[in-house]
Amino acid sequence: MQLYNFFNSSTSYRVRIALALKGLDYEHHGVNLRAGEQRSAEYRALNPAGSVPLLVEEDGTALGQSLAIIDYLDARHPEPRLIPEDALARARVLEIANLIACDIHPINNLRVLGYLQKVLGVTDEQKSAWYRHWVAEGLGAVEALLVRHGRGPYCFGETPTLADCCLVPQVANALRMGCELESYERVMSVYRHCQAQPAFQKAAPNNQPDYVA
Ligand SMILES: N[C@@H](CCC(=O)N[C@@H](CS)C(=O)NCC(=O)O)C(=O)O
Repeated sequence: MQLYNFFNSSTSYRVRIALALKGLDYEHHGVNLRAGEQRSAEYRALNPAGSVPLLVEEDGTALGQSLAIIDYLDARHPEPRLIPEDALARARVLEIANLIACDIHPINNLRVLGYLQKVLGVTDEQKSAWYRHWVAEGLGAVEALLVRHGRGPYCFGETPTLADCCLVPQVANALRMGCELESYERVMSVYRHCQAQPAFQKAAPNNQPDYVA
């Protein structure tokens, strides 16, 4: 298996966590988002979406979209399961994963922030305010849902799920952007617990071959 990804990309980080939790080896291909490599014709031939991550199987099968990739890995390599089988448990996990992947990440993505600055001419300060606003809206909802339905050291119990694969990279990204997150107590407690686990450490940005400080 090959994974096209970027050390600082939160969507790549989600998939790296899932691969590490399942103990699956892969070949790392760095796609430098800062240099715009995701937009090159060569990369778009592999992934028309021009984004990371992209998983490529031995037979050349290529799959984009982090949640689709994790769902695929979960079906092909079910141990440990990251998306529960029980209907409600599954829906709860997907509720958190989608909140992060659909409601927070897309509007704070690199190309969106770039459009705000380069096309609409917003200042650095306005761009940061936009980022912080959508993180606060989204993580506020994640916190409320975890207080209501979550339990255990992970989002939903004693073992990690897709919800944790999405939460950790989103929190890491927000901390890197200078957001104040301590008021999200349950979110931060899950984040800190995950950070202490070997699989999450292996997947962390600073442990990737393309990492640049
Ligand atoms: N919904 C996609 C989003 C993929 C995505 O946009 N990834 C970001 C990095 S976190 C990216 O490649 N951005 C490139 C850009 O905005 O130009 C997923 O979950 O995989």
